[in-house]
Amino acid sequence: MPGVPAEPYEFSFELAHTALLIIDMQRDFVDPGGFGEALGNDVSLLRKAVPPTARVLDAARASGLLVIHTREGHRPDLADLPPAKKARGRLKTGIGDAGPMGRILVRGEYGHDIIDELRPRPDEPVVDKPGKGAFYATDLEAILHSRDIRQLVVCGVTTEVCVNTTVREANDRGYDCLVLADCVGSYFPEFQRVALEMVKAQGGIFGWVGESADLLPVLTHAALRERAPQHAPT
Ligand code: C5J
Repeated sequence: MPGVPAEPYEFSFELAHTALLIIDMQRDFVDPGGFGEALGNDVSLLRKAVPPTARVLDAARASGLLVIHTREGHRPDLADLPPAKKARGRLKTGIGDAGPMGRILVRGEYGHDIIDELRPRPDEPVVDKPGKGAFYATDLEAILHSRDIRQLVVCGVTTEVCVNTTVREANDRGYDCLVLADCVGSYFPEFQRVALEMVKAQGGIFGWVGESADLLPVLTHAALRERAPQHAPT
């Protein structure tokens, strides 16, 4: 089994049973001029994760890994938006309202969609989720089950909210998660640090934390090995 240097120890994975999960790389969170920036956040802290995630995405595609993208958002009629979520933050302009890139976190709107650099291919499932966790009220578990996926390489935003919630949900369902520290981002540097600490604490209580530069060569090598003709023992 290929292994990636990680904390708290090496992350071993099987290519055929591993998926890349890219969480909520949506314009409204990541792009300048979106909802995240309108709230006063420095989106450059999230944008840092885009180039390494694009490299991991390329390598995953070349290696034949299942790639799954998620988007946080709601039905245009907001029927799946809990009143508590709508009210939270007492924002003047919040979920469902007209924002700088269309209605905020509403499916079908420009700001809700995934950034151009990481645009999903037609054969890559996009999971629309109404909550922070990607398993809540979605078909993610059915997709993983039907492809016999047991391990997840996780990228996306934000580290302490949707990434952390999803990794915890995945962990409880029996998935091993490798979170790539340079491929996840937070508007708050302290939260980025602590959220990654939490994943790998206590012997990897929620999973593993690694770096894309350590995963990339392992992924490429594993894919080459799998494709190499097998010689029967003489
Ligand atoms: C995500 C959020 N994707 N911070 N959402 O983390 O509200």
